[in-house]
Amino acid sequence: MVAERDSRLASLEKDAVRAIIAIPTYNERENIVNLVRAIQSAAPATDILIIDDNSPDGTGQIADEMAARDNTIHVMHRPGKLGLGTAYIAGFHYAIERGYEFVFEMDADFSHNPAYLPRFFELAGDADVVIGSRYVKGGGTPNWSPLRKFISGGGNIFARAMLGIPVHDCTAGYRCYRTAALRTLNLDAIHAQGYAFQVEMTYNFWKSGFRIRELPIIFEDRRVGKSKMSRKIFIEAFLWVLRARVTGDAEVRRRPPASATMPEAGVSSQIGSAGDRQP
Ligand SMILES: Nc1nc2c(ncn2[C@@H]2O[C@H](COP(=O)(O)OP(=O)(O)O)[C@@H](O)[C@H]2O)c(=O)[nH]1
Ligand SMILES: [Mg+2]
Repeated sequence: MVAERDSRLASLEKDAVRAIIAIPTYNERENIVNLVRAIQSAAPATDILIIDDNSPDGTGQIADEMAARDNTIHVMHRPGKLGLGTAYIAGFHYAIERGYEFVFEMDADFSHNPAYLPRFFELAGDADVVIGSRYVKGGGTPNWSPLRKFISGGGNIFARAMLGIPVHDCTAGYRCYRTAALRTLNLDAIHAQGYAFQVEMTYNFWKSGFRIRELPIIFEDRRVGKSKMSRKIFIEAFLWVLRARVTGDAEVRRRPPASATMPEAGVSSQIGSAGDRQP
């Protein structure tokens, strides 16, 4: 199993697939060093971008110390807690501007187990986004209370039913995006945070005809540090879906023509026309 993974990773390195993992952090000093280590052992060829919102616990400084010793680790500092959605958008821009082929979203708290990274790469070969899904066969949230399962699982059923998205886990935050697909979207027009951000990105990918694949993952609860998710974030997601359904406001955020550039060679063929193809 390990040898098999090593050879897969070696072939990735050979093919020079450039990937970066965007990790937003807010008060994750107890997690970040171990997480970076775990990522590097699971996916040694992959770069890491920590997006820290001036964490009062000094996470940003720890990240800087790691980056000073290792040029595959990068740090982006923002002045204060600006939310998960804008952190990911900043990470996407970073990856696009620097020519990475794939950019991952990953939480810093080990809920998103780095051991899945090689599987993400396998699926990413013929996908525009791979979603680490709790709601497909083989995935799950074994430590959650029935209430939490109901809220998250029910929220996903609600979003699917309201918007017609054929994705089982559209609020999931462990993902691998193909940057060639991301760059066709007007990322700066996406203002949702939290779970709504994940739903909006999923919706945009689906409506754009991009290939979406779900990888079953077991989502583990954080062991150290505190969750930053609040009731407000749940309500935001619920209202986003409701408003999108009622007003049809969930438009596809394509790049405006004025600043649009031609998609890279070999990518255009993968992109279907907006709205008419279900992955
Ligand atoms: N940069 C940044 N990171 C954040 C912010 N809010 C949450 N995070 C990080 O986003 C990830 C997910 O947050 P978490 O609190 O674990 O959410 P939960 O898993 O839904 O409870 C963690 O790595 C947090 O440190 C924010 O406003 N800015
Ligand atoms: Mg968490």
